[in-house]
Amino acid sequence: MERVGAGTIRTTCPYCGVGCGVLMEPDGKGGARVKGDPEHPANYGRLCSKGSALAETLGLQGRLLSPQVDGQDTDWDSALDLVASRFARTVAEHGPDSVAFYVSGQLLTEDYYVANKLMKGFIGSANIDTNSRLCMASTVAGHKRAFGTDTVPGTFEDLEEADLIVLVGSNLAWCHPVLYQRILAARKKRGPRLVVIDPRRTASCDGADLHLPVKPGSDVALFNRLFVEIYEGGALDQAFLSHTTGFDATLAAAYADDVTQTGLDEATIRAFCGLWLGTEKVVTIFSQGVNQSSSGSDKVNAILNCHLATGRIGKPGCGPFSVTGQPNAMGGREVGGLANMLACHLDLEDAAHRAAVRDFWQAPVIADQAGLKAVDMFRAVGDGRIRALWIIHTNPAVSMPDADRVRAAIAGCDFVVVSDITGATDTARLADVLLPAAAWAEKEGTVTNSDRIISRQRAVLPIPGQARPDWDILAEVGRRMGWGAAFDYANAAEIFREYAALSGIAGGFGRDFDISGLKDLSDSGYAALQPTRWPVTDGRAGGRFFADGRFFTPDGKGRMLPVSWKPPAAKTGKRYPYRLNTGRIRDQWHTMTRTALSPRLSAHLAEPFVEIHPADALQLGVRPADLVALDSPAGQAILRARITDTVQPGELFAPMHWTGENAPSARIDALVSPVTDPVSGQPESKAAVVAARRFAAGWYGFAISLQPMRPTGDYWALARTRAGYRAELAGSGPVPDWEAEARRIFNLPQAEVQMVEDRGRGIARLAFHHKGRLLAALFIAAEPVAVMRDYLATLPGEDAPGVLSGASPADLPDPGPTLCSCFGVGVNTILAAIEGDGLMTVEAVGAALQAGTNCGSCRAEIGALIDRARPREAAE
Ligand SMILES: Nc1nc2c(c(=O)[nH]1)N[C@H]1C(S)=C(S)[C@@H](COP(=O)(O)OP(=O)(O)OC[C@H]3O[C@@H](n4cnc5c(=O)[nH]c(N)nc54)[C@H](O)[C@@H]3O)O[C@H]1N2
Ligand SMILES: Nc1nc2c(c(=O)[nH]1)N[C@H]1C(S)=C(S)[C@@H](COP(=O)(O)OP(=O)(O)OC[C@H]3O[C@@H](n4cnc5c(=O)[nH]c(N)nc54)[C@H](O)[C@@H]3O)O[C@H]1N2
Ligand code: SF4
Ligand SMILES: [Mo]
Repeated sequence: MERVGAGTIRTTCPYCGVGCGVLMEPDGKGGARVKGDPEHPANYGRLCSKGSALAETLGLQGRLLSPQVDGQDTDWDSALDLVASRFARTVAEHGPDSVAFYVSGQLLTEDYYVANKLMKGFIGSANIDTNSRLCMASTVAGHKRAFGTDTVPGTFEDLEEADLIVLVGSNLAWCHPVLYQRILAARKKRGPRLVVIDPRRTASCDGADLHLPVKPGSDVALFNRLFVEIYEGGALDQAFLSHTTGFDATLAAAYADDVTQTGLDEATIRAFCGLWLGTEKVVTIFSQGVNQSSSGSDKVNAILNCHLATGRIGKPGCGPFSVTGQPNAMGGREVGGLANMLACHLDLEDAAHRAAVRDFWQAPVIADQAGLKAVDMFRAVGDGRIRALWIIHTNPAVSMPDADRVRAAIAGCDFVVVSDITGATDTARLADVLLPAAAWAEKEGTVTNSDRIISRQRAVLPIPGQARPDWDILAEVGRRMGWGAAFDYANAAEIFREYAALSGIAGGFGRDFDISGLKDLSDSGYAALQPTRWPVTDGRAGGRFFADGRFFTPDGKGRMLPVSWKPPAAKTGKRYPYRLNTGRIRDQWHTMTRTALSPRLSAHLAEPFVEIHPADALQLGVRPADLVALDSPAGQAILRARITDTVQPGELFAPMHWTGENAPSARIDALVSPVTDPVSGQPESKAAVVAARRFAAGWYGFAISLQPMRPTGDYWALARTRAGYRAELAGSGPVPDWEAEARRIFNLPQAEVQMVEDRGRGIARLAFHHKGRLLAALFIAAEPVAVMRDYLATLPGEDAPGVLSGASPADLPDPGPTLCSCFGVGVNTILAAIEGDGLMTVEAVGAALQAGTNCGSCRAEIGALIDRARPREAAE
């Protein structure tokens, strides 16, 4: 184990693909102190708000600690025998394609490797797909079309050496905050330009030189115009073009395309093209606004075309850069976790590749055709073609498009195994067998981040209860299915060595992914492994790809690909007039099973919402804090309205995070139709169509409590606080007895109640106390409840006689929603410093309030508050 000083262990953040190094110092009581690793090349000591709050997510509350069959605790032998025998029997009766694994880009490489080996080499089906299908598949397809392999050409250093950084469909400030901080630091030092291409004005736009609010799905038309400008403006790199094919057809397609589809004015388009042509060192970062589209692969190739035509690839400060989402999204692609890949970037369609992998594994069979991609896989689960399904480290009942149908498909499947760290997820609740996995801080393995750096995750805490590492559970099932020798691993290091050795065979086929230099790593070498960028061979260590003009296509040339703009698959119209965009917020991770445990992360945005333009809100009669009901061809949702001109008229934005566990009406993927990119199979998660109306609730509520509660109503949303829990509620049906209802919500049948009620005005306020301490309180009104939420949320457990006033004592101003999660500084406090004390720089606010001085994730938002204050000042 790699220790840094007494008791401190180096590991890697389990969230995004930046892959920040983390120093953990266990406190001996199940917790740990967390700091950024100053020596890790991804973050050099920085952590974002999520990384900084990791210590708050280590507790055992809610952890699954024992295997369960049909909801009853059992021992491992019974659970594993059942899994192995049901899979074996299903394969024997219905063939290998009647079973499937659905896995995750958050699995460690070693877990992933074993899952892939078991399914493709031993069960003999390629029905293993991953949530990376919802995430990176279009980039994989685009890379393979252009480069012949799925290669990210550049490194994070390129972001610091570039003179122009273009973010396409990436809200880097919130989703890869440490990278964004690195760019901001470079901007301060050297002044590279920053351009954002996104239908929304996001936190990443604060401080950017140019924002292009493209129409959803229109990126191809914009990059085709750029391609034409590159040609006409003399920016082609003739020498590099000799290493490529497809130029003429690509140019013809680019000329034929229609840039007006972007909805941008000509001046903005010219400004963008001018910057791009006039700057040699350009990095184009792209993410889900590109990938999650029915033309996602074409979007990727439209971007790659421009970099290939100018030779701006693989050189310092230049290149297309797909940032990965999950901590091991990249590792999963390397391992072959997708249904259409083999292992180590080898091709499933290539008989020689298949034979080599089969020999290496000494496998009885090898899958010889692509398996079902995620959306098709769950269709097959729904119609009974797949009869046994194992879901590992992902929550598809929430995160898949058409989530209600996916939930029903899982519920109806003959045999469902779920491996998770908690049983309290929408998916885990549907399992026949629930297997307790060790969590990230408890297990050993590796992950690969966005720029190909392999880092160790290390066990820092003991594994609780009966939990086991994912690779270990998979290997046990492999052994129990009769393949003892192939799955007889003693530890993660042994799996890693096998994987590194296999990559050497891939290297022999001329593949890019080759880490055979690590195949003889000893256990102690693995324990001490430093962050290492691949490839790692006798001849090569890390570096960039393609500047030498050598690609992995059959003719060795880079391919430019003619592409044309296509609109999103679902069309807006009379029935569904709004375009619904979905994505992430700064302080929550996906389906919230970990980040929602942290009170400070839950304070940033405590409730699911839909962003709606003021003009649309006016037309719909939606006022601030109203609820909005959305319905789409796939399903319904009810969300809180946030009226803002950061979205365009006709476009809505809602976060993807809330679930049946904490806000059942806000499962956003219930609204998203399962339309996919024809090449990559990636769903179009960002362009649903919906109808919207004001949700006319009969009553609205706000609740606080010391203990977990079970809110009721058509709409509710539950969040952690330092003092316990808070919830928003609303309902249309009448509630005859608020006291009885509140006792049910808080599970307080006996506690002493204090209550004021005005039935005529629909007002009720109730507080429950025990021995002078507040246990819970509920505030009901006929309108959205106007109380000081952030103040009230601090009261459970306190002596709070005045709680029913809903306001803080006069000498205690309401801090407002938390903006800086590290130091818990609220919006109102920051506004007072800006407007009252005239602090007009982020630094000055930081010096006065500490806000923004730790992880920096909120600096863009503080900057935006200052910018908003500025014009008013100027006008005075
Ligand atoms: N805080 C936080 N960070 C995360 C995650 C998280 O859950 N929370 N998840 C991680 C994961 S797995 C991933 S994949 C990444 C995702 O990181 P991002 O891709 O940056 O995040 P998203 O919010 O999904 O989408 C990015 C942007 O795409 C825009 N967009 C929508 N449609 C279009 C379009 O047609 N064209 C263009 N140009 N833009 C469009 C959206 O408005 C949105 O701002 O984040 C990672 N980091
Ligand atoms: N509408 C819409 N939908 C989207 C997206 C979007 O932008 N919009 N984005 C898509 C993208 S890019 C992604 S990556 C997906 C993410 O979606 P999911 O993968 O479904 O989301 P997570 O919440 O990360 O699920 C991880 C699960 O693994 C569990 N877990 C945590 N640690 C471990 C462990 O060590 N072992 C095991 N076995 N389990 C563990 C967690 O408790 C949780 O239940 O969502 C996709 N869905
Ligand atoms: S940027 Fe934040 S979430 Fe991503 S790896 Fe670093 S600390 Fe973790
Ligand atoms: Mo993702």
